[in-house]
Amino acid sequence: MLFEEYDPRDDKMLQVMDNDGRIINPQWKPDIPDELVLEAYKFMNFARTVDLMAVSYQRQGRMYTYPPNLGQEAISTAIGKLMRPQDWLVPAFREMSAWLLKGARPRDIFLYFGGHEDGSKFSGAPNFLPSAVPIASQLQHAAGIGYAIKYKKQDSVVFAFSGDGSTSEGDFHEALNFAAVWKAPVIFTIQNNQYAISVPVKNQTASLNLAIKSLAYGIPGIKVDGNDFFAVYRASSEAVQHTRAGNGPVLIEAVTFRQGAHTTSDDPSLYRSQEEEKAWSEKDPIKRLRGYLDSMGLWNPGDDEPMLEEYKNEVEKEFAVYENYPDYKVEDVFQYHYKEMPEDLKHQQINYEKFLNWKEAQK
Ligand SMILES: Cc1ncc(C[n+]2csc(CCOP(=O)(O)OP(=O)(O)O)c2C)c(N)n1
Ligand SMILES: [Mg+2]
Repeated sequence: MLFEEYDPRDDKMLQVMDNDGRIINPQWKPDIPDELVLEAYKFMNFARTVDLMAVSYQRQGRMYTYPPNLGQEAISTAIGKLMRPQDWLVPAFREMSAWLLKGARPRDIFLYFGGHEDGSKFSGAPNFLPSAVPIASQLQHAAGIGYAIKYKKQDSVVFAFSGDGSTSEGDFHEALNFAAVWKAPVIFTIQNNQYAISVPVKNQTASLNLAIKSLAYGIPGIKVDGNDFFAVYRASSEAVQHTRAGNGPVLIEAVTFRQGAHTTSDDPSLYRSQEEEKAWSEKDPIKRLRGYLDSMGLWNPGDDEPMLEEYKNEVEKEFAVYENYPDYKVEDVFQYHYKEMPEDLKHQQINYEKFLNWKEAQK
């Protein structure tokens, strides 16, 4: 049994391939067809293209603050591939591959980070909560949805994401405790990307690792190499089996590294070294999966360039949809908080409209 063999108390980390994509732990390699591995490789490249271009658009002043995913693609790609339409995705804000695999389009991502509410609509993608910026708040929603699924005897699993920093929030504890007590079908994945903005994970917790927190809630936990597609896929599949059998939640700590900045407003050179960045670039998840494909003769090296070119064109088209999208109505910002708008909010709306008129007059 995977969860027994990788007991978090031993601080072992599930790894299936090494940094060059060589299979070092065949026993735990998931039994999936080559076709799926190829799809995952291509998809990780697509997600990375969207991500890199989003950073670039933000730098050009064409989109607002954006949290880069660079280096974390294996986690949400593996989990996204496991998600069925009836399953729920409860995101934080740095698991874009899962968003896309759930049915979001790049335009939704651009709209969201361009400040447009329609970016959270995800038309055509069911059971999908919007991005949650208040750290760990989404985990409460995940626990509640899991409880409802169990109560209604539905066949769904909730996939909830959060970061290493989220584990210090009260919401994290409450959500895991509640879900565990009620055996709610929730898979909590912590993307341990080593930092919560500038706070390194060693200052986040005195625990041996993050997976060990599962012990306090009486649920299985596992630490996996989050840059190893196979390891994340295997651990998540076992977690799905466990939870679908009615045994309640699982906590997965996926160890990774945020190669980019926390957001486009951050400068990581102020709190981490180039050596650290270099060491992690050796473990890049796309490079590793590519190493595996090469060794199996499954990928033609010449195919990367045309593939990336095609993805770039696709993303450009999606960005054009976002840039030509109709503006939202100013009332939308104010209207939906209360049944009847209180006086102070009415004043805010009037003042804001005055400000917008003034801005327009400056042009
Ligand atoms: C409740 C709350 N406190 C503080 C913040 C400010 N904040 C935004 S992101 C972040 C760090 C989150 O770190 P982590 O959970 O590791 O996720 P990561 O950003 O690394 O993906 C903080 C403190 C917030 N958004 N919400
Ligand atoms: Mg983090």
